[in-house]
Order: sequence, then C-alpha cells, then structure tokens
Amino acid sequence: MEEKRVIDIKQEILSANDIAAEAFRRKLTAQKTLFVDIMSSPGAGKTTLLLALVRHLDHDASIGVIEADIASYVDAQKIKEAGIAVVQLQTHGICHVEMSMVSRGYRAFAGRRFDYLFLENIGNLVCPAQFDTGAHVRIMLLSVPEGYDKVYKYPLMFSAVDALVITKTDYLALNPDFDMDELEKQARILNPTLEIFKTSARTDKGIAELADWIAAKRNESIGCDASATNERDPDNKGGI
Ligand SMILES: Nc1nc2c(ncn2[C@@H]2O[C@H](COP(=O)(O)OP(=O)(O)OP(=O)(O)O)[C@@H](O)[C@H]2O)c(=O)[nH]1
Ligand SMILES: [Mg+2]
Repeated sequence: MEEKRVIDIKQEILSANDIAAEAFRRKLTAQKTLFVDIMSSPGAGKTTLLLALVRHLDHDASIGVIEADIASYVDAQKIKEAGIAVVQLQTHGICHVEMSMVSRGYRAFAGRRFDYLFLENIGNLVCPAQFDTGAHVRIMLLSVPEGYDKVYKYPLMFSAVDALVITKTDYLALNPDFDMDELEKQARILNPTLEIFKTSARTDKGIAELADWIAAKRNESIGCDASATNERDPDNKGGI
C-alpha cells in the first residue's frame, strides 16, 4: 500500500515565525526599544488610542509606529500628521501581521532607533492572536459598543495578551447592558495575570495610567529608565 506522509504546514509556519520573532525581540531589547502590538476588532479605537497615548508618554521619547491595514493609508496619515515616524503596511486581504511583515516595515525606518515602537495590527479579534510579531507587550482593545460578550466568543485573544484596554467608556451610559464585572471576571479566568484598563480617548480617562504601565514595561523588559533619547519626527524621516 502506498505510504502517506502528513506535513503540518500550519505548525511549520508558526514555528518559523516564532523563531524570527524571538530574534527580533532580542534585537530591539539590545537597542532599548519597547515594542508594543495593539490588536482589536475593526474600529475599536486603536489609532485614536495610539494618538492619545503618545501625548502621555515621555515627551522626549522617540516613537515609531508600524500601521497595518488591508488597504489604505488613512491611519498612517493621522500618525504622520501628529509628527510621529510611521510606516504603512498594506496586506491586501491578509487578516493578521506576521514577523516577516514587521521586519519589512521596520527596515523602512532605515536604521532609526526608537524608545517605543508600536504596531497597529489588522482589525481582527481572531488571527492576530496566533502570530508572534516580536513584540515585548501585547495589548487588546475592546470597545464598549462591541459588547462585553466578546470575551466568550474570542477567548484566544483574551488569553494571548498582557493587557485588556476597554475603550470608549464614554459610551457606557448608552450601553447599560455592558456588564463590566462579568467581562473582568471572565477575562481573568482566561488570563489570571491580565492587566485591565478602562479608558476613553474622548475624555482622556485612563490614558495616563496606561501610558505609565507601558513606560514601566519598558523599564522591566529593557532594563532601563524610560527616558528620552530622541525627539518626535516632525519631518517624518521614517516615512510612509
Ligand atoms: N466616543 C468615543 N469614540 C471613540 C473613542 N476612541 C475612538 N473613537 C471613535 O471610534 C472610531 C474608530 O476609531 P479608530 O481609532 O479609527 O479605530 P481603529 O481600531 O483604529 O479602526 P481600524 O484601524 O479601522 O480597525 C472613530 O470614529 C473614533 O473617533 C472613544 O474613546 N470614545
Ligand atoms: Mg486604525
């Protein structure tokens, strides 16, 4: 009888990705750059939160952003207008970011060093959770209008991240069915060490606390004071 051979492609792709991601993380650690991956469903507030966050991080810190979208430059344009170095990745239908894409995006900064590098991942609560992008810190956003029950529907994302940022809390009065206690309880069952922040980029609620936590993560991961080395990028030398 003919012998059948089974090759697990998914496992091979994931492990090659993980090896590259670990090497990238080590490289950024050596450069004292904290790399933060921001994930959520489309429209949960990633770009708006990023813009609010950078206003609260050390003003002298150098910041770079890799924007990933299936199409368009609109988010990169907003980041650029805020004077932050940005690179846009367009995935043309691929619904997650993997390490090879991050490497290509990072190379476009042409050797520039950052204190903080952010990735705005593709809007999707499923696939991005499975791919290590080389980040030191993974954050997911869940906005109040989406509903607290996403914690039951997308458990992998909740268990894969270091922090859950509940966004658009200014909508809580309009969404009385948003069960915050149940969300926190279920999220902590999935992920006992999860940090939870309640924010509104509209009112600035909780943004300073999140920025402080990210700065502390830089101290912890990089082993240095989160102080500044460079200025923001008024000429957008990083480029889009
Ligand atoms: N009321 C309110 N609206 C917000 C808040 N944060 C973001 N928004 C709005 O929500 C919409 C989507 O915000 P974005 O920041 O573009 O969301 P995103 O996750 O980056 O979206 P994609 O990149 O398309 O996935 C915009 O109209 C924002 O103004 C908030 O805290 N409160
Ligand atoms: Mg966005």
